[in-house]
Amino acid sequence: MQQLRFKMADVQNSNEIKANNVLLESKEPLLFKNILHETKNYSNWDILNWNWKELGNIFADKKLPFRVGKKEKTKDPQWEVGTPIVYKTMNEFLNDAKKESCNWYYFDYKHIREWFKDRPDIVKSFDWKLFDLDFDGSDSTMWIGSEGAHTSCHQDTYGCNIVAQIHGRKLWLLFPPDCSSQMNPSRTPYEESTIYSKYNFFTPSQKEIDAIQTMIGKVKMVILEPNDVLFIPNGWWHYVESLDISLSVNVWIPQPDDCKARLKESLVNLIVNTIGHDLPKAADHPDSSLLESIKYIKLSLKECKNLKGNEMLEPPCKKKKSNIEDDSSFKNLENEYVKFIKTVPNFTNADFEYFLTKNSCMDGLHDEQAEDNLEESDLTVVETLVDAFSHPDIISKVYCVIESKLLK
Ligand SMILES: O=C(O)CCC(=O)C(=O)O
Ligand SMILES: [Fe+2]
Repeated sequence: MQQLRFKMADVQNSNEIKANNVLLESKEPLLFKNILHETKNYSNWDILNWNWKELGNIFADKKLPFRVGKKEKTKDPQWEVGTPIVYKTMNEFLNDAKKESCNWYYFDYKHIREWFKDRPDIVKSFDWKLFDLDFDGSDSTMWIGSEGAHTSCHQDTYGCNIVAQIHGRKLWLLFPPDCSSQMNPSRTPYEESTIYSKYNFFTPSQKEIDAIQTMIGKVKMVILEPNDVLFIPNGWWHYVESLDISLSVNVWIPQPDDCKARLKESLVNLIVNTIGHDLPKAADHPDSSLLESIKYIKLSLKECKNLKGNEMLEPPCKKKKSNIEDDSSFKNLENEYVKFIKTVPNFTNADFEYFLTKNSCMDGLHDEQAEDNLEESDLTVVETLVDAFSHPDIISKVYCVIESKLLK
């Protein structure tokens, strides 16, 4: 793992923040307000200098795959696997996105290195040096969406995440890792390293609104504006929605104990491959055999053993020491560098009101119709089985048993 020393030397009168690894140590999301704007000369990201017109020229007549979703009310979340793809040039997208439309479009989760293969200079320009992170565009992904484009609420199992908002605004709802059981977690559709919430945050039903309301004291909400940067620690659930035509860039930062998450993921893979192979899964997940699942488990075990050999693993299943008490250092940072660093505020009643009314005028399925459509198919039973066996609490328990027997 790279040593993170978050330097503000070039930003704040050459006063370096004396806080090694401050970013990666935070258990709270951190907002760096307007930081890209202040540091344009420092970070020199080419993309900061391009307006939409220039982006249209840069992508030229390249046809880009946009997921198409509906702005109307739907019963289920609009999963990635369920949304069709249309191919548009950037200019076609911009024209369509500006029109009044019942669809949203999302060129999402796109590896910058693949879309700028012929422009290594552009790939290099995405440097995260301001945060003393040794990454560039070859490690980063890009997200371009119209108003309403969104990513269903989920938890990424590996690493932590840093995201830069370049154009437009994006709403982030954030739930701490200890909310997992209340999020109605699911592994269908199956995607390695993504645990989805079954709640539809885009157009929630009254039942879903009630469920979200029970977590209100723990939820955080932030609307990222151009030049803002958000740090999301490992395990935080997030729902993300474009409020305008927007562009953001992010990088996932690996963590030393990702091997634990990988072992847990290999257990989920075993469950999906044995009882859930008929369930929907992401396009890049071919069916694999039981033998392959066991091979994956063995590999992850080996990785955990190596890490333990390096004495980086904590004692078996001992809860990670919460550094809430260390939060004073973040509070200090927040106070000292008030211009940039903010902990993300808790969701207020006014935010909740805004969140609930934002998309409530959308037509489509009504709650009662949604209820009527619920019938118990064989697939529903299998899905429930997979979700039960792969529930984060169950997987953690199985992980602990395995750890005590095989990782001593
Ligand atoms: O921006 C989005 O739509 C989702 C981003 C996300 O899930 C992530 O960066 O982990
Ligand atoms: Fe994510």
